[in-house]
Amino acid sequence: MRRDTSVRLFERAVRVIPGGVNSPARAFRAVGGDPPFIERGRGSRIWDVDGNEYIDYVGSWGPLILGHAPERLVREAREAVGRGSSFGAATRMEVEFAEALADAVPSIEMVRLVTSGTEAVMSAVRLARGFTGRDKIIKMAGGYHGHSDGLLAKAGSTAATFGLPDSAGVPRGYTEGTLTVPYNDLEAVEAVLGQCGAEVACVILEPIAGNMGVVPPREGYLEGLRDLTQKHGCLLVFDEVITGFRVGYSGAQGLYGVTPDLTTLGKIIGGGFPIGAYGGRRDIMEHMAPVGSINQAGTLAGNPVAVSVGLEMLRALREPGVYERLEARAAALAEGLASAAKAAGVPMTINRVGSMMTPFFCAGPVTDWETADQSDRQAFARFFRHMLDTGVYLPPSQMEALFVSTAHTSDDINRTVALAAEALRA
Ligand code: KE4
Repeated sequence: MRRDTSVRLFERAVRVIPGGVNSPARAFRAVGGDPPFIERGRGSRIWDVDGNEYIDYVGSWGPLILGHAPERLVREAREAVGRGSSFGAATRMEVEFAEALADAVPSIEMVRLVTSGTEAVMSAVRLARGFTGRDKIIKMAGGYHGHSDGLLAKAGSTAATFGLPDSAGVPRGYTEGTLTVPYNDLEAVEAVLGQCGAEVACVILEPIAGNMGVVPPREGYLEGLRDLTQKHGCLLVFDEVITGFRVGYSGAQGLYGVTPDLTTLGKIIGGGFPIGAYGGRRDIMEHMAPVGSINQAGTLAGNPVAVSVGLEMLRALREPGVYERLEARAAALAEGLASAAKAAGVPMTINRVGSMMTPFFCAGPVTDWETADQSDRQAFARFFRHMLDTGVYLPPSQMEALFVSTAHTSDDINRTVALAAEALRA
């Protein structure tokens, strides 16, 4: 594939945007080469500025569960922006959207809208600390919750003592209270809570990990966290920015039947427009200003265009058969990739929940960051580049999730599997 225009744009981009991208995830550092510049998308396809066409499994990192530019969302966005892009004032749509989220998500009695998943998590953690009067939080190794300072942390010398910054520019004091434990390890959480449970405001996790690649919770893990947090008087926070409305209309908490105290959302609920949300028990949420004393604000929070599109997205996802169709397509893709890897003698473990999945280049099983980290990143990079050059756009990192949308056809899946078989034999 020729990408001369992308190359020229990238040369300009790196002079005025760090790394030429507005988010490091787009930089292709993990897979080599420079990113194609995308011009447009429609359905399951995207086209770059050189006219190359790709079957897209990134879907803007999750929001586009209906594919690119679905007519019903485009129409909604056009009509909404024609009524005014933003008012900085209360609107009817925000009430309807809050009611729809409360109806859909078991843990949500009240909800606040913000403009990104990062903001949603940052606000939820501040709320957990303000509500409990406690400062420490527990997160999972390999869990990603956006780029607010306190969440950019890694384990200190021992998990229970203190967190260390996982990014330059984050003062040590901002992450000392962030304790990191392995995902899917109840004993590790029990040990930390046993040592300092009275200081822990919340345990926050992706109920299905998506940022170490896809890693489902072990049997009983989420239930165990629910019991442990209840016992120690700390809150359970599910970061469902990826899984919310992805693995079912009531998210991972509905799928597994475990109700957290707070939930964060993003991505799908905005249909590709900037949005985030955090919600949960009324007695917790009412600590937010102006009712309570915990602050969160935002010029574009609850933006009427994003909310109008979000409402239409939820209407689309309530239609019968949507999740069954996603399941069928995603299962066919996973089975096809697995048999192609087997035929090529390439070690591969595919972790999948619904329409989110990751093909790990290792024998597996992959159950946490440590086992995910053993994947052959070079093998993934070679696979990624072959697929990109033959017209399939995968997430440019072994440690990310790929997404199937309702726009992906069985022909898309069959073509992807055929190209994967070719790539794995290369
Ligand atoms: P945003 O601020 O990117 O809207 O959301 C942050 C966030 C919070 N929680 C979870 C579980 C997330 O996955 C994310 C963001 N996901 C990454 C990729 N997995 C977005 C890609 C990017 O940062 O460019």
